[in-house]
Amino acid sequence: MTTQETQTQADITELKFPPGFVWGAATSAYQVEGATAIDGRGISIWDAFVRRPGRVVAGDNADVAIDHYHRYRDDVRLMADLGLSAYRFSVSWPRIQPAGAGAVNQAGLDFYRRLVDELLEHGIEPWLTLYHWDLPQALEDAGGWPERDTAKRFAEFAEIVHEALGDRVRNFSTVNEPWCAAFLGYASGEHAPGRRDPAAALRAAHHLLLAHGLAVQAIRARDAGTRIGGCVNLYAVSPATDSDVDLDAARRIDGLQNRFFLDAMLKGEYPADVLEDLSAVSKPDHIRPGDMETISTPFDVLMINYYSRFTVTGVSGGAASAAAAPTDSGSPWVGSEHVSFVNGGRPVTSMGWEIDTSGLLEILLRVKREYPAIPFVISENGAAFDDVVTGDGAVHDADRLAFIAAHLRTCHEAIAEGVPLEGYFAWSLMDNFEWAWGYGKRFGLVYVDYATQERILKDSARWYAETIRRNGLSLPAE
Ligand code: IFM
Repeated sequence: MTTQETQTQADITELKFPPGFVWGAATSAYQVEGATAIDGRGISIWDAFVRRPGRVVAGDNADVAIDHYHRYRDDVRLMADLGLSAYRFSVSWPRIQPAGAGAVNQAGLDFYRRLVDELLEHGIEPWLTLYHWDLPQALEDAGGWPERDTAKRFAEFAEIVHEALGDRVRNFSTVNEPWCAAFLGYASGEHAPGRRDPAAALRAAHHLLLAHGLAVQAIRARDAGTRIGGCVNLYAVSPATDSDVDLDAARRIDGLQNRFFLDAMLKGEYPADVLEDLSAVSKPDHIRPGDMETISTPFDVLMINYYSRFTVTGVSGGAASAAAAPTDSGSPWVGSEHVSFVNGGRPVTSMGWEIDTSGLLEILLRVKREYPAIPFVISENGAAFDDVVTGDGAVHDADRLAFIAAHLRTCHEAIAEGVPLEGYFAWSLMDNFEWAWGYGKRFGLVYVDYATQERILKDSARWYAETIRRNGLSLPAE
């Protein structure tokens, strides 16, 4: 060893993760699969939504996406090359049940059987998400998530998927980010199905949670050994100032984004102050006796998607304006439309999202402190930046690498503080269809050339592979 190497090693500290820490990456069906019109797949709300003018930037759609449906073998090989211990993917409901109820499309299930087998052959643990926003259009035509029946259909779908794959998939999760599905889908209309009806969004939120609980029960009844996850997207929330209106704005946004879902799933109740905020929008007559017990059926792992912190400010008299909120508000913040989001003075990603690792620590410590004990994983964390392929065919995404390294360092700190964090999934494995933003926002560790479908490992992917190999983070000594 040369002096230079000795010196370099001495200057590096390594933060080791616990043995067995899950190193993963995540995608979702609609964002990566493509192949939307073959092998018997039905239509989802996103297939319909992307065809509505002006809903998706540049009129992009996911008919082809990154063609994971056909390229999954190569993609799994790439995951194995990175050393991933787990791959989080979702199954497409309309691929499996084209009409959202009744007849099962075996060709659709076969795709996931092939994918799962391929993963297992490469030593990669499949983490299967049942719902990542692609509701069968037939169910939306029947009323969608604001209808209670959709939750019952979802539990049947969960049974079908578990029947087909439960022998090989140990980790199931129910609904990805119910906040987005309810409030972006039914209140602001930024996501499919594009409705702007705050009262419908509240019913949707409840039924998405009910769907979660019913699916936990259905899977549990089939097999006590399956590990079941519930997935929420949590944000740290700060008031812009310590004025009463800003403090109240922070309480409201934290209430609807975080506590509404955590309290329901883990404590079996909705927070009283949030119900009060929402009372002007609709009567909660969709909440039936027994629902909260169903929603809070114990599950095994809390899957936390973390991206950013919200800094918020209120407007005096806002509660009154919220009470008078028009049904076509275009805001996802039902009951709190007067709240504004400001920049808290931190750097941002290309989504405009503030980068704040302290928010992740805050969230993890808070959930550990305030809720019944349950293991956690970070089921999504990552960042979009404007990547470019350089002349040498590389993608030097220093910003993303630094983002992930900083968040992993925070995960390490959280574990040292006793947070039961068992794994980390980078969002995303590959660049893909970023919903209403189309292909313009790249979150991948792996760059995808959308014209040729070529996959190129970004610097962050190479670095992540090395981190996985060492089961630890190398940091320059301070
Ligand atoms: O791409 C999405 C994903 O589908 C859900 N969580 C947030 C990601 C980035 O916006």
